[in-house]
Amino acid sequence: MSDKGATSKEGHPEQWVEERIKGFIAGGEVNRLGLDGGMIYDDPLVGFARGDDPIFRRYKQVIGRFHYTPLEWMKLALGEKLASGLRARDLRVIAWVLPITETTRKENRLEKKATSRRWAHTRLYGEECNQRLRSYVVSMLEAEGYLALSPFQSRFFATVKDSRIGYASNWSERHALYAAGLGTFGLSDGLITPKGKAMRCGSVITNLPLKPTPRPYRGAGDYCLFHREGPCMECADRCPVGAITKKGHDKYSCRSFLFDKMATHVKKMYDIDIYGCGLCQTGVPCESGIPVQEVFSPSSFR
Ligand code: B12
Ligand code: SF4
Ligand code: SF4
Repeated sequence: MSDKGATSKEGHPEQWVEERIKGFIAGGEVNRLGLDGGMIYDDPLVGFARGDDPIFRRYKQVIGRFHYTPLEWMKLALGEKLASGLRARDLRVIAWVLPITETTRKENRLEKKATSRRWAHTRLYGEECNQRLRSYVVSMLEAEGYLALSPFQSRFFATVKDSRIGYASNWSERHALYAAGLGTFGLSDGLITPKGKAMRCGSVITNLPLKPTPRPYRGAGDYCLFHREGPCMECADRCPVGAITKKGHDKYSCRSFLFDKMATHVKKMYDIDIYGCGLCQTGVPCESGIPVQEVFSPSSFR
């Protein structure tokens, strides 16, 4: 990839990282669907969090003690000896949102019972693109002499079935995005970002000094209409297995639908080996942006 136009990492490291991530997605052949050559993702959003942000310690309560802080990840990856001088305050988390294109969202929006072809292809090839982006960000930082690690690609990454929180991992990328000012959680569990909930995301830990992105929210559910004002629940209406209720998201019925039903459906209909669904992420007010309450809708005047 060309360095042309890249902002100096010494003077403006935030812009340098952002431009590189955006350039990778805009120019990369890897961001194309084999189906028709269409783009998988639109222009990404990028944010940064400090390694010593107290939110990462709070995740030990919110998620579980098994969820590692950025410093714990670096110590695991480098070994206690190599990481002995490293402090949490030296670390940063780089996080990005990869918004799914309108063409794919529109196709999935029309579905009521199962995932669409483009959504399934996005789950498979879009995650391949996301993996390549994680590797790209790590190698571009290492090439400049910085430490860099993608927890999701680490051999220490694991998903657990926790008795309290259900399925979870020891590095939740959505929580990395929340810390980096990129979005808040919806009733469906999906992270709602300024570019909506129909997205995939990624994150890398580094010691490149980057200014943290402000979090323009106070609570974990601020962008969700249900959490904010009470009504909505359109994601619940979209879920073919009733996995979303006023109490939130039932990961067990969601997961068994994805793994048992959708994996078979996708293989039979689209001939690829992947599961997918995302019906709760399309055809909803938070699909492509932060939803606004329509205060002046006709019903308010009755
Ligand atoms: C395990 C997993 C699953 C499991 C469990 C999902 C879950 N809710 O955790 C299953 C198999 C069900 C699943 C399904 C899907 N997944 Co999935 N999955 C993951 C994975 C690997 C780990 C998730 C994790 O660690 N969760 C941790 C738990 C604790 O999170 P949680 O329960 O949602 O968190 C709640 C609490 O923390 C709570 N909370 C309570 N108090 C507080 C206080 C504070 C301060 C905060 C911040 C939060 C908070 O808020 C959250 C929401 O309720 C991630 C990749 C990754 N490494 O992050 C992808 C990931 C979450 N999946 C993703 C996607 C796209 C999907 C599917 C749409 C499948 C598809 N592609 O078609 C569905 C959607 C399900 C849904 N409604 O969200 C995306 C999310 C995109 C988005 N917009 O949110 C991710 C991030 C993958 C990626 N890299 O893009 N997934
Ligand atoms: S559809 Fe409505 S209730 Fe569901 S996450 Fe989006 S804003 Fe919240
Ligand atoms: S991904 Fe599908 S099954 Fe899971 S909660 Fe969303 S709509 Fe329901």
